[in-house]
Amino acid sequence: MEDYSSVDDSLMQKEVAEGLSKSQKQLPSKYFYDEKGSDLFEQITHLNEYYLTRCEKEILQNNIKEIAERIGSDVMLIELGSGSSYKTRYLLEELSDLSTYIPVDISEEYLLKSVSQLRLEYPKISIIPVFADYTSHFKLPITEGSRQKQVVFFPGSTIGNFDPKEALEFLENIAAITDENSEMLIGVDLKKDVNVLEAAYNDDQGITARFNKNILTHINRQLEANFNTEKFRHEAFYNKEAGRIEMHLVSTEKQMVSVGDNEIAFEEGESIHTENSYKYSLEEFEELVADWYSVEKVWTDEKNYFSLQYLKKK
Ligand code: AVJ
Repeated sequence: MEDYSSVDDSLMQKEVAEGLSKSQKQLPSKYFYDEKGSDLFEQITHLNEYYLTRCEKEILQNNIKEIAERIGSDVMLIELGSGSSYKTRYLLEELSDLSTYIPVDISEEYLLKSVSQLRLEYPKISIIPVFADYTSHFKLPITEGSRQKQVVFFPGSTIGNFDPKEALEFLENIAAITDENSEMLIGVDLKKDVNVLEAAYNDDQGITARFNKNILTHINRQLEANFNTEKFRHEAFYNKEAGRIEMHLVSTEKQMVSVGDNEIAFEEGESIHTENSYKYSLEEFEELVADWYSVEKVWTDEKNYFSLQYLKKK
């Protein structure tokens, strides 16, 4: 995952102050991912309860020939977010004729490190890192093979972190910066039994709780704040009306916290909303993307927990 430790402090300052001044306090979930947070997320992906990564891996493995066929050869693969994971390698391994691979990430340091490693492993692929926030209007490099078909790879159900309005803006943006006939391979977590959903965000070992609280530690370090993580408890539940898992940090007592020059008051039981993770039915997702993309193919795992979807720009 991304390492946001090199993130712009003034932007973080602004976003954190804004979020904590709302009546329902909130923090942008991108701030989970400092070095420690990226490590904790990696641990989450190995948890029994966290089915998402395992299911996506299963889908990729079971359908890799068909997926590689759809992607085709002489393509430009654009990956949004982490570009060094197991999934990336698995795909690069199968796409024997891949011409260009463009990992897009917000952390320059992380990106350069993974790119130099990938270049050693895949000398035939032209690898061009793009240092950008993919939720903003970033530019894709113009390459020699500008007629190559562009395929965007967006795994992990990261799209679930966006609320529907943000998801639409994201899709519109990606559609706008890619070519006419571009395609997308995207991981989307599906609606299912509430107990399965809630267990995935309330693991027995408390790793998700540590991941959630780490956002406060990150803010303490980066913005000279004094959150005491022991005075907040992890909470994660499925909000059925909104169709999303919500993560919160609940203040266990009435307290004051300073964040830079701001003093923030917490009531006992008051929460900071730290993350949304939206879950879709296949119909809902098709409808969500419909202005920009058509769904060409959907692959799911054995249990129908997770989907990998192949979209084509309209
Ligand atoms: C990486 C955003 C897909 O929402 O499931 C894992 C992050 N949060 N456990 C998710 C996460 C709590 C994850 N995403």
